[in-house]
Amino acid sequence: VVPSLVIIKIVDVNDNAPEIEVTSFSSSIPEDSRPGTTVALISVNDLDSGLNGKVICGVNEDVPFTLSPSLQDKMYSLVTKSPLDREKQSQYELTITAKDAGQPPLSSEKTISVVVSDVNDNSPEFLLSPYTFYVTEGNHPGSSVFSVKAFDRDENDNALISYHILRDGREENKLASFLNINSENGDILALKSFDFETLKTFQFQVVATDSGTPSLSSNVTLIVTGFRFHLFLALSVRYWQNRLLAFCCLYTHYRVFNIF
Ligand SMILES: [Ca+2]
Ligand SMILES: [Ca+2]
Ligand SMILES: [Ca+2]
Ligand SMILES: [Ca+2]
Repeated sequence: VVPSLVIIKIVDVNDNAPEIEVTSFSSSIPEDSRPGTTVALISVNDLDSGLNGKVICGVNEDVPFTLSPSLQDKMYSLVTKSPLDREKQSQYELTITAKDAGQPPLSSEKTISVVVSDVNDNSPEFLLSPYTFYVTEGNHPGSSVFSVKAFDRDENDNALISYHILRDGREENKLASFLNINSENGDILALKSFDFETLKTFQFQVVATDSGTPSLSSNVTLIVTGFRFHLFLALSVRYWQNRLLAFCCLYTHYRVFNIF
């Protein structure tokens, strides 16, 4: 009896879904990363053969990230495809999907979370520019006379603001020599009483600087107009007189035309 050789060919069926593995992953990426920066390396594996094991990978469309095939087979790099801005969006949920070409196809997905870390890319911004203040004589020396405020869209030290008065020796800034600023809150203190005998208006500049590395700063102009106290009263009286006069005119006008 001649032994017969029986060859049994087992036909593959698509009974394995692709497996996604995140092999190297930085969960945080600086907002100034150039497009094309690698965030993670992804490997996909499918135990089936032929089309049943041929895998197509992708990531959701609504994110500034894309998968680019790497030199190694079945490996992909997850890279940024456009500039990031932490001040617009500071975190992304990325869904990586892998689908084989079997009939019917099988697929799997994996979600990873990427945090966009802050870079000092915003200067402090003052709430007003310029600031206009009206003051009267008779302020108490050392007390706060007015205040400025700036905000910064970055976070932590990149948004931590300190204030100082610009003292560059220019004539118009010299007039602010008796003013001091609280570097933390922007309150401006007068070290002596205002004297508007001769001077009615002066201006100076305040600088807001953040604590980033390197730091960014912005300037604002403060225009201060002073009144002697009796002049202030006189102007107020004139203001209310004008208001009363305007009201009377309007009232007469209505009476003449029988509106009431
Ligand atoms: Ca498969
Ligand atoms: Ca930004
Ligand atoms: Ca920033
Ligand atoms: Ca900043």
